[in-house]
Amino acid sequence: MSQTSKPEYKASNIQVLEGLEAVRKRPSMYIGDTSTRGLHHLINEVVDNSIDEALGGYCDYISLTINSDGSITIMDNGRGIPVDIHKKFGIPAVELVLTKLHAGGKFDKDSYKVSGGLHGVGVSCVNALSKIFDVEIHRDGDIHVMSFAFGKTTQPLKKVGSTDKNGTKITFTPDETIFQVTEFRFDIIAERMRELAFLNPEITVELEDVREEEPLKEVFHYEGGIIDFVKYLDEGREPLVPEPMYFSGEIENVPVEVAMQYNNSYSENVHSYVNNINTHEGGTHIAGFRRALTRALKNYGDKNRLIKGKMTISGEDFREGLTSVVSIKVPEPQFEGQTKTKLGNSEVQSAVEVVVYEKLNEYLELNPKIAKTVIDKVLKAAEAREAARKARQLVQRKSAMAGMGLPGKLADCSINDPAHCEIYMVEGDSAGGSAKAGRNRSFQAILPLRGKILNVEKARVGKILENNEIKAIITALGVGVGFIEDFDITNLRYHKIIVMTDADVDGSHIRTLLLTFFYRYMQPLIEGGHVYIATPPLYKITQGNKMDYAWDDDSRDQILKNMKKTTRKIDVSRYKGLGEMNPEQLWETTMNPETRTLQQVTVESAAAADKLFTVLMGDMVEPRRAFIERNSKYANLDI
Ligand code: 0RA
Repeated sequence: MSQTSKPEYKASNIQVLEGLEAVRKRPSMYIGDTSTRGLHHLINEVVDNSIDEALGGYCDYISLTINSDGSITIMDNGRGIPVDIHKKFGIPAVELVLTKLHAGGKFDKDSYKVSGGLHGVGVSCVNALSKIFDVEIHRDGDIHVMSFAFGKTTQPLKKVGSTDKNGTKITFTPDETIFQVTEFRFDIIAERMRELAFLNPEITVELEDVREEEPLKEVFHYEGGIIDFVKYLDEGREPLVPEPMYFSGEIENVPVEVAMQYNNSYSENVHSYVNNINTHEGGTHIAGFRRALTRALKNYGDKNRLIKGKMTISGEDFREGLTSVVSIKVPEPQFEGQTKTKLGNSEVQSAVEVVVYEKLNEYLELNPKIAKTVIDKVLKAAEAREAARKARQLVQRKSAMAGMGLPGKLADCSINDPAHCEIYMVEGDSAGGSAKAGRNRSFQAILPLRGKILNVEKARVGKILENNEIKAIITALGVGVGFIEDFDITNLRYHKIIVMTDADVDGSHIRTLLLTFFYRYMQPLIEGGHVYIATPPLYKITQGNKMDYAWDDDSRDQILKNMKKTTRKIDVSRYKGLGEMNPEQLWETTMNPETRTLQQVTVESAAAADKLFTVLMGDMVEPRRAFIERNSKYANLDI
């Protein structure tokens, strides 16, 4: 064994002496790519060194300025890159750090370093790929400067003055012969800086963009750390618990920090970090976190008789609607996986598990009311999962159900091509009658639904599938129910599913219930753009033999104003329900593809889906837009 360690030592020596030509020859090998992503990676490479200083307790301030000449300046108040002559190589340490590949940022064994973590290239790569690179170091009372071009020294290290500060200031201009894009983007930099500020509450990061006449500036500093991070992530969601839970502890040199918040959505939203690096692919820390969560909540629920009967609860039920940030520090992290963002260190699992299990137990004991709220949520999730299982069985029995034929109430259309077929789900039998009489029977089917359909969010599992209206919907559509894997959209019998309810409170309630059902049990229908909302008019305005419809008060008034110009006898009647419309009127206003207005129910993105649905139920247009905008921006984090 000791014999193999010798050649390894030699090999690493050679590596240290490797020049920067290799980086210029194959930049993508070192920074991933030479697009926008790679360009911004240069900034991260420098900032990571500043963060390392912060982790060591030497730095609490970082500033970035995007300059008008296309360069960027990154400054910190860390120790400053060492300037003394390196014993082994006979050149100033700063020169070694900036001109030799894999000189590995630090010479001391900093325990939780970020730099060299993900791509592991070091700040010398930034130098190699810059046409100008200037460094200014404040250290031990002196100011030192040094300059480079394309990784080669143009100004040897020199002392230019004295200082009572310490820190490093680096200004570089990316080489446009290397990068396809050399324009720095404020939003991309801001996302990473915000994230770093959440993860390191002791630091303040200032970001300024002076390229425009009106400079942009943002300061990132979050006293609350990852608690603030969770609040930020859940801004658009309704929390179940007033404040995020926060747990921290350290086990065998692994500091663990977790902040988490239950909200009323159905998705799990975990953000995990190891030494400030986002571990997209999870790993042992996430495994430990999940185990602790399941064990602590299960124990508490059992002990306090909150979990009754023979209900089976699976791990995912404990995480439904949970937003969490897990941030740990590991002395020698091993990154695995496709994108090297999965933590492999096995010892980390138990470290995280022990900390979270103990602290969560403590929290639950101290907060019984919150504990009950959480357990109730978990039980609801378990019921929904059980419903999906039952739905699977139902799908398996589908042939049997199909044998039963289509629901009696369904007035089917005559053509067979689903792409051209529509189904109207109509509130009430009388409106159903009008719709049947008014429709174009070749391509429009009508399914009248009696009264309110079951609220699938509140109903118990068995009830949902026993419900006659739900059964009718399932059989009429032909697709089965459940989550994606059980759902066969190719069997969909109508490519347009149109929910047609009265334009009143009851109508909107029924519409909400139907959409809740589609969202939870037939989500691909919404994703596929098959679900629509019909918009019947609110008013009928008659004047002699002229008739007009109004969909809201404003247009009613407008119509009245126009009519008054010509004659005096006008009748305005408000439709109390669809049933009041005769078949011709219903066709003309709400069903005729030439004249009707349909609102398509859309799911903009998987990540936004749960929030979108809440917003959709609330009929709010503005928050919806804002939410989607902010979320698509947040997705930029990975660029
Ligand atoms: C090598 C060794 C030490 C610090 C740094 C490099 C360093 C690099 C950068 C890049 C930007 N800011 C930075 N700050 C520090 C350790 C210094 C010591 O032991 O005193």
